[in-house]
Amino acid sequence: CGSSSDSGSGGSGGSGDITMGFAQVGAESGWRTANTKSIQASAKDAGIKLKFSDAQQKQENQIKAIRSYIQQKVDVIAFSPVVETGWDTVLQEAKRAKIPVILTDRAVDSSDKSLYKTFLGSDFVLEGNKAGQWVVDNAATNDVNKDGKINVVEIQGTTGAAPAIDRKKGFEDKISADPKIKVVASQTGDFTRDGGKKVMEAFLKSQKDIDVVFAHNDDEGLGAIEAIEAAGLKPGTDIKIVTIDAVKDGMTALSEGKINYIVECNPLLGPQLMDLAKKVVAGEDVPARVETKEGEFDQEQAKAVLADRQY
Ligand code: GZL
Ligand code: ZN
Repeated sequence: CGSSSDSGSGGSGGSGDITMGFAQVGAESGWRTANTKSIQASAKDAGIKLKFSDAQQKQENQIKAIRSYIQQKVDVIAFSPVVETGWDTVLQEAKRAKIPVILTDRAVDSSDKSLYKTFLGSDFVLEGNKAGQWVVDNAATNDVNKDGKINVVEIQGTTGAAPAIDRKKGFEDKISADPKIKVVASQTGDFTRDGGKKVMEAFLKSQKDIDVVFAHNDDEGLGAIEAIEAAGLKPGTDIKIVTIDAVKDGMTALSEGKINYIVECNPLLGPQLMDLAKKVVAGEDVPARVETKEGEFDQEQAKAVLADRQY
């Protein structure tokens, strides 16, 4: 089951000292590691006692962690739901226990908006739009073998996860503008490097003409690079690659020309999360939706910013 660690003593807050229970997805990617670091560092800076659990990408472990936080009567619960569905029961338990819940990073499909106070995270459809728009804008150079078709293979994120569902939708919305661009194969790589490598190996066997890889995160893209190089092809040249996250390893590959474009997904949610937690515990109103700001990078831009990247 997931590991859990306590920083500082337990017990619910008296004046000022707040205890937060955070149920993290796992440690599946560079993005997740940066996200965890931001949450842990920000809790310390904010004087918030953090109980933290890693669910190893299993929903039942996240639900167990949330139930344990309810038992421990924490002041506030925050989590990033690994998948969109299946949360209503445990969120109703938190509501009955009068413990406010903050959603971070990924969303849930609950129609009952009273089950959480706010959702802090990116607009994943917009991220998919940006990736799709890049394929459309660079159609000429993306048709590597000049056959008038741009065949895209898609390495999806975790099945059922909001970022996977929404990035796919956003991407398809944009590429529909150009009938030459087609997603000829699409499979989940579970947001991991190993998953991306295995899926790309399969695509290289089953698809005769791949022009572009759309990977839902950098880690899958980095796995795809390994498979492409093992097949004797040059990633970024023989097959173009567009990914989402913009973590250090992804931006390094982008600056080396092995990836062609990266849409940023900002993992540094810690500071905003702790501000929201203080307001929620104090009973103050908070916006239902807090969207993170994030950009996009081509190879030149990656070279310019690589040294200063925080994650
Ligand atoms: C997106 C986040 C995704 C990242 C992946 O906000 O949920 O999960 O894009 C991570 O790298 O695994
Ligand atoms: Zn082609």
